Amino acid sequence: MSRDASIKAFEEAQSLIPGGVNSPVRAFKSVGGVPVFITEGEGAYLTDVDGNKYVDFVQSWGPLIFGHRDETIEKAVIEAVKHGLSFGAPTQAETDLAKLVVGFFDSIDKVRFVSSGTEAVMSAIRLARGFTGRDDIVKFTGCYHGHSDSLLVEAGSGAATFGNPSSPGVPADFTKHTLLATYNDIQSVKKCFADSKDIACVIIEPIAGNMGLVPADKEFLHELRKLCDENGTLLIFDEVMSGFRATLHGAESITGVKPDILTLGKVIGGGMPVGAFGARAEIMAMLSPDGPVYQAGTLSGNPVAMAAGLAALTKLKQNARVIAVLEERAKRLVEGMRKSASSYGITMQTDVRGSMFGFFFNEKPVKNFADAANSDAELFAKFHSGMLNEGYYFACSLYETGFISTAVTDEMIEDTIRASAKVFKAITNG
Ligand code: KE4
Repeated sequence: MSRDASIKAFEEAQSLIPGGVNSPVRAFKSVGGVPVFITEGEGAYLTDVDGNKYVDFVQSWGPLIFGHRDETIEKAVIEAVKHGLSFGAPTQAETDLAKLVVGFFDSIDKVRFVSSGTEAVMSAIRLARGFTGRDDIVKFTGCYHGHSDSLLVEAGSGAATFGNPSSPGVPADFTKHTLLATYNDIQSVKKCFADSKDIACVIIEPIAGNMGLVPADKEFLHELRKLCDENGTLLIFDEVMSGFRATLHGAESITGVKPDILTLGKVIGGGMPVGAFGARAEIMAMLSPDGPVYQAGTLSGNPVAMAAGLAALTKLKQNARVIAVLEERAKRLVEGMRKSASSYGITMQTDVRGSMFGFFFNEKPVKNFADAANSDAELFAKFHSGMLNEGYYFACSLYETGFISTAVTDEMIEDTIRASAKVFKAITNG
């Protein structure tokens, strides 16, 4: 498989854009080789500048649950564009999408749209601090909540990939209010509450996807909820990635634990830039212009992005079984790859939540970031490159999650499993 055109494109990009990419994890740094430059997506496939086609298991890091160029979403965007790109004024589309989003979750009465997950989480943290009058926050090592200063502490995703989970450029004064706990370890959270009586919120990915896929234990979340209630602290579920990917009604619908604030992104924009944060009315009443907590955005609620989000979520609402169908396919994929690996003496830990799947080359189950970091990164890199050469596009970091879209057929799943056996054979000279 030639990638000469990608190599050339990457060289030029690097002369003008730091690392040649506009988001670090895309640089393929942890898996080696050159990132493939994409010319188009169609259904389950990506095509690169060399004309190579790949089955896409990244789907723009989650948004494209219906695959590339979904007809319904594309039609809605084209129709919206005919009426203008942006007004900086309220539109009915924003209200319509807000109604749809709120309707999916018991935990929220109101929602505010922004243009990225980072903005959603940054705003949610400020809202929690404003509502409680407290300054400290608790996050979990390995969880990634976007790149706002307070949260770039032991973060996952690209930050973990590059080994700078606590980024330079963030003043200690900013992060001194950020306390760290260990995922799935309630004692570590209790220690935070012993160390600080000023905790505004605990933020967690209830289904973590940024240290690889590591769902929180149900009982852990229940204990977390209890601790927050005992201390007057707000619980924030960051479901920017897992929202509408693991389930249509949030982690709350499968764990029975309701957050005070919920953040969303990715799928709710259908591939266009949309983030959102929501909460019960008394918390959202603190938000400007109703309340004193300021938050704003030029392109927040952009009508074209709203049209894409409305099309995507309406389609999900009309096809409620879609997550269950995608979960079956995801389970078949990871079980098939696990068996392929095992036949070549390789142990693969796998997990699935709805249309999200994860795997680690690790002898032990992965329950937190330290476990994830103990996985065989070298073997992951070889697997990623091998599968890429077979025409399968997996996330280019072991600290990411894979996704199944409705465009990925059963046949593609079987082909991927066969390709994985070929790759494991080559890796082990089996
Ligand atoms: P964005 O600002 O990238 O839209 O969202 C930040 C964010 C917040 N919360 C969670 C749980 C997230 O997963 C993300 C972003 N996810 C990464 C992928 N792991 C985005 C990919 C990238 O950084 O390029």
